[in-house]
Amino acid sequence: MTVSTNLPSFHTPGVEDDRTGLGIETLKRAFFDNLYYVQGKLPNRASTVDYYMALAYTVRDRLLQRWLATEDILTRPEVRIVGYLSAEFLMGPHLGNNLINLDIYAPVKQAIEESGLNLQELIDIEEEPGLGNGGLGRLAACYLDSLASLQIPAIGYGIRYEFGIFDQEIVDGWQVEITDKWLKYGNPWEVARPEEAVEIKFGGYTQPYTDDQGRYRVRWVPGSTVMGIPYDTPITGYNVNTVNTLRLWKAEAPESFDFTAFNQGDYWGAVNDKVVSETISKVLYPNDEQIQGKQLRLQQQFFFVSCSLQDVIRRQLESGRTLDTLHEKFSLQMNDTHPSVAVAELMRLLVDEHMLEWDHAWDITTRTLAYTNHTLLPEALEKWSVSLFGSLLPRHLEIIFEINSRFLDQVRLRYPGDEARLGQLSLIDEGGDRSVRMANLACVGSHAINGVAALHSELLKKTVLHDFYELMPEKFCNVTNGVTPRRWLALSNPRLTALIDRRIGNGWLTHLDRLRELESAADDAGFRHEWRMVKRDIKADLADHIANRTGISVNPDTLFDIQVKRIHEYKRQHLNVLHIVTLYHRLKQNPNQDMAGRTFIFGGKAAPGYDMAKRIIKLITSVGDVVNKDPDVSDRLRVVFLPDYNVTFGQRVYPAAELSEQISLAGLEASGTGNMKFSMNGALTIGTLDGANVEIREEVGAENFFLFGMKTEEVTALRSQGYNPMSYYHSNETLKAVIDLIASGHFSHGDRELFRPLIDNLLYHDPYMLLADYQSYVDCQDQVDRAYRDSENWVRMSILNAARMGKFSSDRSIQDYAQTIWQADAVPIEIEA
Ligand code: GPK
Repeated sequence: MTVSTNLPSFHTPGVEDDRTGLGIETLKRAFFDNLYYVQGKLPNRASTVDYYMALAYTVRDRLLQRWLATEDILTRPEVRIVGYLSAEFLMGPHLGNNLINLDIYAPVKQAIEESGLNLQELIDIEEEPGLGNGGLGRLAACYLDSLASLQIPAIGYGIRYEFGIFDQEIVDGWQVEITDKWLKYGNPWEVARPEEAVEIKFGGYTQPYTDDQGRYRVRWVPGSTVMGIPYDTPITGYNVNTVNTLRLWKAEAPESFDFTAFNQGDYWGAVNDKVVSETISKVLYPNDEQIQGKQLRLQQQFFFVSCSLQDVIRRQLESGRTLDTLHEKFSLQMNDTHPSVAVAELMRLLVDEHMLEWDHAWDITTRTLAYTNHTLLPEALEKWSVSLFGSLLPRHLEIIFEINSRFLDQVRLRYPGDEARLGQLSLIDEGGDRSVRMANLACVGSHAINGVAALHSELLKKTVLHDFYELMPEKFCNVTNGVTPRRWLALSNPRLTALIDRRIGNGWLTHLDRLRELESAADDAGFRHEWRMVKRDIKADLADHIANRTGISVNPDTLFDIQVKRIHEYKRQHLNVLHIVTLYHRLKQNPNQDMAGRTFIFGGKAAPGYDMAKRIIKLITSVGDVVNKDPDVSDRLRVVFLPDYNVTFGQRVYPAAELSEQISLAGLEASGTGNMKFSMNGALTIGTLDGANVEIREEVGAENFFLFGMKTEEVTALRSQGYNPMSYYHSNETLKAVIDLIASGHFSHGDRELFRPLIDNLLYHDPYMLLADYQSYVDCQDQVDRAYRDSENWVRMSILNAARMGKFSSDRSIQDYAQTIWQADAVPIEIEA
């Protein structure tokens, strides 16, 4: 189905105007026009931010016609829409990405340069919207890019946090959190739509009543209400007319909030209500894969879910359809359990507000919703205490009880007398303080349940969702994650992109499998030389950046060994440190040791309340302080912790990497997506058989991947036989020396207490089994060292890695979702001139 729109474009065909024209002179005029009329500045008074804003508006003007055309086709009853419900969207800066997707990078660059300015400087000044923690939020952003690029009508629904993920500073080697004021200069990419605001209820009580047809009904009398105001951001597809919408909700007080209070003279109380309402969308919870169980978090979840579902229902009705066919027009994907209260809210809207029968509403709900699980970590499985849930959402608790009672009746029929199984499957955890299990709610209320990599999806079926899998195997599937090559290659690595273009032509950015055509180039010495030179240049750029940001000088001719991701014990950044200390120890013992120089680069944020993760950062910076200053080793070893790792910085780091550290304990990293970004940019991976590493290795070939560590089954076996980390410490001389060196205070000015919590945890518990994997890791790193010194072969492997990454384009992931879960098709849009 191709649809045409003939919306007025307010521009005369054949005549370049300031809002749409792409001629260099037109672009310049438009840019200065926006600077003057929107930003209110003359060039002689304008700051870099002013110029950035003027350029952002100039680019926005050039996508508006397509954006409105896409909005317009959503109203057609036959057009199916994907709604992606996510508490996080880690979008990264928009300007550069939109220049790429609109294919106007070159003319804009020329226009800006002819205006005496530097395009990169304007791109670099954008404050990135950090509305997510890490992998899960960034995945949502890559998926929006692919949905638009594949011309699938879609809306991303989330929260417009006023403060996103905190900015990280490193003070005396420790992480310090700074508020992220990303909206401080205004946001040129968003458009507020207050006319589409919705009302959200909280608290209060429920009341049964009989309707005029004598049917039993329930009415929810809320204790308070807030308004949800939508803010829309255009999501451009690559070289297509589709421009989808990211709709983020801001919480505000209802307009009438102040009347009673004002009349009673309670001005402060009235204004305070407004403040309280607005807290809901104030700040992103900065915990990754760790629940906090705070009331405000549940309020945030319900807030954006209810706003989004009301928006979906309005669109359904406005398209001329009834709610009976909601599932035919909409497919709603729940990004983890954060939006899973949608199951109960959609039931409430259909049954209580739109008067559908329960069974009918349940059929629509389960056909509309689908659930993606992103982790097996028990501490990330969301649960809400029944009392908290009931006080905030009394009607939803009743609905969940009703869903549960009907569900458990079916389970009893299927497994008579199996009380243990019933207890596992129940939506309510009856142990101790009773709680609502959000993953169970999501499973029961969805028609599809997927994990994010093949191994993860298998483990889900075997472990955390085993009972659900036995009961409803047909719901389970896998969709391996992917990343967008537009941002992670074209935008972040223009030099490599140009080199690839020269070799295989263009078109591969939307058909990433075509990178296979580079395989033959791996055997071409000339091409290898060019590849190496590109990498070398980018490493030099990163080295400059590191010197500017940290004062540490690093040698671009050393092996750039990089681990960037959230700091978490299961990701084992401290295993990487044990290797660094091993090399340090070796070099101190034998200064003439033959080895390639290495620069270890780390980046990542720790949850503010996660002491162990913060101490890992302090360990990295402390080891760095000693190593970088020691003349015996610092010609071959450097250790850098780069503060404030975010999307913007990722764009610098992936292209410069040669070795990608993906070293989680097998079975714990659901997928990983950084692993894909590294490989696409020609880094080799050292990794365990975990998450998508398994599939990356399959694609690039075992000979082009550095594998180490226990497999999932070995981890399980070792754990069940009783894991004793101390035995590894006592039987491995080097490991003992390395741990003793850290414990002795060598890296902490003699302080033996600083790292004791980390060391004791490793020696006495080691839940992530670093000590068991240590030797295998060090041996594998020695193999890396030898391989790196055969530089021709290294470059060959690097090219082959990039060439074989086609599978990990998020376009492939979205096609999988579209075919197996959403039944969504491309709707190419033709715009009449
Ligand atoms: C998983 F459960 C969660 C979470 O709360 N936050 C988060 O970033 C990540 N994730 C996984 O840890 C990664 O393995 C995975 O690639 C990513 O989600 C996207 O699926």
